[in-house]
Amino acid sequence: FSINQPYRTAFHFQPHHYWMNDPNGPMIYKGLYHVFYQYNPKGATFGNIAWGHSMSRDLVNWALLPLALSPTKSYDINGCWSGSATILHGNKPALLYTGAGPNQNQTQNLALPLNLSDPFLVHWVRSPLNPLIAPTSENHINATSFRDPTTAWLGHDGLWRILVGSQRRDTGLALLFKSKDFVHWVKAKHPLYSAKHCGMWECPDFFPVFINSTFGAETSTLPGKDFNVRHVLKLSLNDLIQDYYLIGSYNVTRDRFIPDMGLKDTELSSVMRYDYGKFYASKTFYDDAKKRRILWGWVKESSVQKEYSQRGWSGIQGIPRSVWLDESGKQLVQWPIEEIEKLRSSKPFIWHSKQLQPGALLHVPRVTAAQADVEVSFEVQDLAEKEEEWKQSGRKMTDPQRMCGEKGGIGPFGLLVLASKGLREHTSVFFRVFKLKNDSDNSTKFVVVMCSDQSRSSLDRKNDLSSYGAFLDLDPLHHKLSLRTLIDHSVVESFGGQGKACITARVYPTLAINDEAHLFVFNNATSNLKLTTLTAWSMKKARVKSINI
Ligand code: DQQ
Repeated sequence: FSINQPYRTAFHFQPHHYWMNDPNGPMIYKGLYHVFYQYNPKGATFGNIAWGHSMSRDLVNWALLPLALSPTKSYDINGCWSGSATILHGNKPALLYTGAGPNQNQTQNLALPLNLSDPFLVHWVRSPLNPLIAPTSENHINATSFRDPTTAWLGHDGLWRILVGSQRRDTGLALLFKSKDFVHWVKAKHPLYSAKHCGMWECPDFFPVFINSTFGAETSTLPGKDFNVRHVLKLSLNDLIQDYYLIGSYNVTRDRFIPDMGLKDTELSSVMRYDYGKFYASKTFYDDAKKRRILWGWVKESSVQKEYSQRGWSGIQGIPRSVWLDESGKQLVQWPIEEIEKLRSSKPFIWHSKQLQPGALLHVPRVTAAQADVEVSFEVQDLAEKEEEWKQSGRKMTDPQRMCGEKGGIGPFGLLVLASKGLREHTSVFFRVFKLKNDSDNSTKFVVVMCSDQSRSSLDRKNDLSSYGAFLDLDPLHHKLSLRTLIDHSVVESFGGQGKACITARVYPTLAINDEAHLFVFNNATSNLKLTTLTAWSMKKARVKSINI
């Protein structure tokens, strides 16, 4: 690129050029990590969708390989759309993907490595039996809403199972298919799960999680006597471009997923999300080298098409995250993979035990603030005693995004990132703590919201400057409020409460770029606040190299 490119990321994965969307088929094979992605090899807008392919030893530095799949067959002529990898018996990887054919009619297709002894898995060959699953008049599948096969898992009967996202009228469907040989697939009588009024379900993901363990479970781990597992079903809601997940039980004999709290019985706003900012079409895989489950998600641009086409690229991937079930069993926890810490500078900037006065704004020196990893934690215990100051009554406390802008409570306090010197531009990532009083029994409880406010992130008002908010399920009387934020030029990826709530935002500062970006800690509460610790690392750049084969 000859023109200045202040928005390219240093350690979030992106190809050198053009358009990228969903992560596809992440896996580990012979000790090497692979990730594929929806990619337009001809330009920075959506179209000509092929499978880009990258490989890594550490999920941080990447080698860009030739395209794994390109739209050349009649059944995928309008795009090789999203799909997943499964490691078949005998350590043989297989890719299932959606072919967008004429009139965007969708089918499920198989591709296998040409040469299993090539650890790079450069060449992929389609099955001559493709398309393997197609909508017909008998199976009642909606031909233009039938896509994104999951990684397959094995049932007790030895049959492979996959889900494919679909929609019938306004019901979202996770269609279930079974196969003995991975080639001939039979649709099960019932979907694994379905729900009304939520549109098309894209990119379903279905996986087990261990109870009381941060280890990941292999995808075919079934609930039973030996294994303490629950199951997670993730759905990408096409109407909202947001990923939602449900935790529940997998009934293996009936092949049904029974969520503890389903889409059927609740408002969508109380269903859990991996990320309350920009994060879509995500997918997990089991990393058997480190016994963990890793989540990938697409973080799309927040700028207008004209701008990203001029820049010549669009779309990044979030930092891969380890995911596990929280101790409460009610939500997942996510944390950036440990390997990313290799990019941290050897000497971080550290503060311990600092009092932040009301209105405090402290500049964090000696870090490259446009490319940094920051961990900070606060104590609000003392403030809780001053309850009069922040009593809340009669307000509706159901929408965290709205609560981010509400007065009252303690806060806001947190970080100002990608801030220009005079603060004309900044993104603020912060907490607010509210006290809720239950009038019937006079009991009180504390509600913490985590927010990422992009409204002043850029003087360029054409960008999407929406703010995001999430509840953080933590008792602030007994726990510190911690925040980790990965700042990478045009992305701010934040993890609250050690990964209990995550918010990713895209921002395009015009002043706060490269060396002109600054980092601050602030306290806009009306009382003193204790900063327990702050550690800020400058981050090195990850290597992304093309390999010509
Ligand atoms: N992206 C793919 C589809 C999927 C959508 C096309 C989700 O397979 O449903 O690029 O972002």
